[in-house]
Amino acid sequence: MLRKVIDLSSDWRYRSALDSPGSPATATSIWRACRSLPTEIHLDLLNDKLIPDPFVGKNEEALQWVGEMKWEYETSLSIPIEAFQSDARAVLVMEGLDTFATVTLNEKTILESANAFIAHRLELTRAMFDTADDNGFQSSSNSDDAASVVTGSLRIVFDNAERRGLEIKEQHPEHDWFTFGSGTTRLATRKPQYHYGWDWGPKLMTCGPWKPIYLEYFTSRIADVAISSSLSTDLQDAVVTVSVEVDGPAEQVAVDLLLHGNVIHHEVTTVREKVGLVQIKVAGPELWWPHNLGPATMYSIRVFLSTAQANDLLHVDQLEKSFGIRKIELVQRKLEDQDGTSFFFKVNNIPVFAAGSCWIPADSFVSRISQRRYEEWIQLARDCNQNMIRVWGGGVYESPAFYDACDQQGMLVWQDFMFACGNFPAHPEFRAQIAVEAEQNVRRLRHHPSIVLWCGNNEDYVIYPLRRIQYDATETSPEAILKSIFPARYFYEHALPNICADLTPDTPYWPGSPFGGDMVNSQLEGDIHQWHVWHLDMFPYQDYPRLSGRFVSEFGMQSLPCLETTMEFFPADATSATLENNVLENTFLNWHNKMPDGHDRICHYGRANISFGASSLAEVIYNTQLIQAETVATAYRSWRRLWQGPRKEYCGGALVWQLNDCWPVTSWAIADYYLRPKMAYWAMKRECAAVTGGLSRIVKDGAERTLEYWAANMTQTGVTVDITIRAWLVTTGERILERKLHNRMSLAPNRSIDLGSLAIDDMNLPRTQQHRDIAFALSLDFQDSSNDTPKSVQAINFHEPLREVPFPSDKTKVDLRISQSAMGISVQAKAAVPIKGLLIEVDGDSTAKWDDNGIDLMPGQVAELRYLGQSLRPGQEDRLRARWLGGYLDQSSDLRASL
Ligand code: BMA
Repeated sequence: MLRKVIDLSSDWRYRSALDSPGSPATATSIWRACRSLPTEIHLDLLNDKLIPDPFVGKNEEALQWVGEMKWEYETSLSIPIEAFQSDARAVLVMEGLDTFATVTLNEKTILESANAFIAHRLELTRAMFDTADDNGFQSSSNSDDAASVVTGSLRIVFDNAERRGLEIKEQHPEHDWFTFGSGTTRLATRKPQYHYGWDWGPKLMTCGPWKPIYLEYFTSRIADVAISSSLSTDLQDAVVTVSVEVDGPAEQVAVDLLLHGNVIHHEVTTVREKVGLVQIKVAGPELWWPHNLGPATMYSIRVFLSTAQANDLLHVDQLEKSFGIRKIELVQRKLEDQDGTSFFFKVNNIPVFAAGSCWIPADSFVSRISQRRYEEWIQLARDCNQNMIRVWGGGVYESPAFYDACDQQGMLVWQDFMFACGNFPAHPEFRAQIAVEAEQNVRRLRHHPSIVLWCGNNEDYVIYPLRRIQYDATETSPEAILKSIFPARYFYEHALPNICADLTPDTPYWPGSPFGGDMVNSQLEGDIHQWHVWHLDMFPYQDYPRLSGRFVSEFGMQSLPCLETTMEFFPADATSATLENNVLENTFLNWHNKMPDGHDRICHYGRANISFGASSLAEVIYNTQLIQAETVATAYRSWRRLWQGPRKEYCGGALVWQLNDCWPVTSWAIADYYLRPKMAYWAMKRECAAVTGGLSRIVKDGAERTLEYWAANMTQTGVTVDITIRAWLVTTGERILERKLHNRMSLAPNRSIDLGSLAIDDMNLPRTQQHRDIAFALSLDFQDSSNDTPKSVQAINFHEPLREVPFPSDKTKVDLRISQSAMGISVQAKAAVPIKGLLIEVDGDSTAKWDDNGIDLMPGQVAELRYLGQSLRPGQEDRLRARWLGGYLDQSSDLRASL
């Protein structure tokens, strides 16, 4: 018999359980049809209009009762009798239940589950269906009639996760329950930790069948397929090993290897001890590359399983899986001229500077994230010149669509195990849970070439240092660790690396993010979360150059989401009056910033750097996004500078906290919940382009004395550049300097190069206001090898903090024109004086997209911003709005002073 699958995604109903504590909405206690699976309770309630949108206003607060209730989901099963006949086996597959779930079949409990991250396979027997239930589901069967079915009632009851977590916690008073926030019961519960609320996320304790449920029946099946590929040193030959695990009697496995849809190899083997093993030599393999290095070529295999029947072979199961051929190394070795060790990735022998971001679940309700949305998020990151995404440990092991998108788009993935910001317990039941969870998820994801690192946890190693409590890191035996105050080291240093070594030996493992060095979060070894800016000491972001690390896996700055997104969460009856005076005191804006003193910190950085007005929503949004953009630009500019070639990889990567949001909120995200880029997004895109320049003012004895300058060439070939320095007076727009610094200078590949420094006093600049009124620009002119066209990139440098720059407030005029060419629609911008952070928007076009925005603009130059939306047409200049530091322009009403 060929394995058959019965889809169980429809015809479910739900209600609050009868023994659930009182609900404000008794309406929930009657059965209602639910959405198709996968689903979560809030989505069903929302669908039936039993709750308001949890993302709007302060609805979250009024919806806490949902998480306190017990919820039931029920469906009727109808299974062909052949599923139980002769040697067939029927298995109910539930890929994920969130979280404390009791599953009954015809009122008999068949599963008690307490881990949202694991899948269940439950064998069903004919005997389970032999009694009729009293819910109207008649269990009928007739074994004489092959067409008949057995029917039954399948019910899943989801319990209150917080209460259950509390019970577990109380059973373990010996453990030091401690977190950085969101309560401590979360530590006892294998549920997405961000459901408990985070400093960017609402507390929405949802539950439900959040992953697919189906029934399969078979005589034999393919239980798992492991694919690994090893490459020769010169990458010219690969051996692909396909190991097929079989469940049930089977004779033969046939494997097709496919490339670009064509079968390029066929191999047949005999199943021995439940495994069919095939090794395929691939000469001249097409490698999988991150998108900035080459094509992300995917191969796939098709596996066919057969059993012997009479003298024949009977095809019983088949499966297709895609994979990539690539080699990954995490390089930690001594550096030249500096202490410590490197931390960077090599892909197919090429060292890669990882420029990327941290990923949180893209919704509070993960089950509604479509494949398309995952693809759009990864595309957005890729368009921003990112090549790595870190799946953060407080969310979920993502769905296949996420990793498929990363595979296909050439995005490297740093994958945390799901532990974050807490001292997790390690009692025996918890250990048993983690063993299953880790094994299942590694097996599920290991064929994705995009995953280049498995990492034990997020920030669990910094708990004790931050509390100034010593744990004995030299005590490394499992027994000693389990008895210590930090027992979860057992997972990070023993259980998880062992599972990874066993199941995915070619992908590196790292105990935690951050980890490494004598003091975890060292600047000299391992990876670092750089939170001295924003959190901890609230250092200025201008300090980033001295705050680097060997690999910065978190850093960031909060800003408000885009205007249209903000408007989405204001309740319909909120009037504009609610926004008068200090916008940041607005009750809804406050609710949508989950860091208790978030707005204070925003104001701190705002006031330290610009004239931080907060009297209109648009102005606050612009100002906070500008500060975030400056922060992110400073980080990438200064840390990419430290990628200096072989043995000088002083910084091997930087991942901004964070790429995305799970609801509309003020956060560190560089694009908001609706995928609208904030200004930091474009800043990152510019700073992480293949070829960039850098400029920095060096202050000595209280005065700006020199300009250091450098260039980065992240391509794999040399680039020949002309380098010019220019300067303008900010007050008048007069150009006061233009000097060619290098003619046809060759930039070596894959590194940054310090080019020297210039004494400002030797530049013969007119008498200026201590250089505060000068804007410098370093331009690099070269031939773009990708399309053989001339290209120019510019690094612009203003005095900092920006509030000390004497930008003219009234005379500024920015001229905007719409033009159309074969490339599409563009907006051309010109200005008479140097402009900081020019952001162009289209009135009434909330879906506008741009290839660049939020730019700095120098007099005499024309910036061309490509419009990638649908609605703007030539001649519609009156729809353009622009905002820059200190100015605002509405083409229809002419220049207005900054609001
Ligand atoms: C980091 C993360 C998150 C948190 C973020 C912002 O360290 O690991 O826990 O949301 O900081 O505070």
